[in-house]
Amino acid sequence: MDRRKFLHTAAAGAVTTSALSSLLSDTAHASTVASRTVDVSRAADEVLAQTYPFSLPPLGYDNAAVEPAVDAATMSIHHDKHHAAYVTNLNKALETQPALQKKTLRELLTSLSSVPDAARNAVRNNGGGHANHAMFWQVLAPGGAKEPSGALLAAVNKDFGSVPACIAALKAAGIGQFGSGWSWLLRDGAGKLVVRSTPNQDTPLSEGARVLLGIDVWEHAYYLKYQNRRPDYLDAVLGAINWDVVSKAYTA
Ligand code: MN3
Repeated sequence: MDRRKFLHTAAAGAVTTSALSSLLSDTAHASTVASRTVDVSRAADEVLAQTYPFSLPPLGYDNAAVEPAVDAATMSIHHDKHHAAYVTNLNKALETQPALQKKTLRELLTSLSSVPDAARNAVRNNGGGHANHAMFWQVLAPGGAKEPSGALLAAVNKDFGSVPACIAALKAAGIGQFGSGWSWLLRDGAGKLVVRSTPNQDTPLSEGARVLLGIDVWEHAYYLKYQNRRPDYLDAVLGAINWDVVSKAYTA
């Protein structure tokens, strides 16, 4: 199957994860793509529980499932190439660090200061990249409510005043992040909902916050479809969020 045919077939939802792995076998990451299915609403926690050697879980849904907000080509490249590269490079960084190999990704990211200098930046960037992308795929899972409900809605109203105000804060944080980074909805140590951005692949986990929702604002997340129009991308993605999945993270 050539790449064009593959992308067409993938868009039709007829490609299995193992077919994906074999098609992409020209790249080093193929062996890190697991063939099992995942409960996408738990993808981020599952990745945080991984230890060396880390692996890339399947996306858990079709590359075209979040269209038109995220086009299938961007989804495919973003998950199968960019996310895969973070996993490959995290494994490389830990190859010569037997003590770190026993730690979960959550342990590594919440105690970066205890990671030896030789590996710290690589763990921060690639471990952060692995965790952050797992969260992004999780909140983009197709279906679910398109607005917060229940306990999360009450918390949003209490801490932001309204749902539109919370959405506006997430958009503003994404636009305001200079260069590459992330816009986050977090539950802080006191239980309060907060929105903020981080640069690069820095994760708020490293500061003790619970991550409920993360939006990738690196150009690789949107450039094919939106070029320089990051605000349009943010509008589209914020409209595609699965708030049932976010609620589950909030009440967990
Ligand atoms: Mn990305």
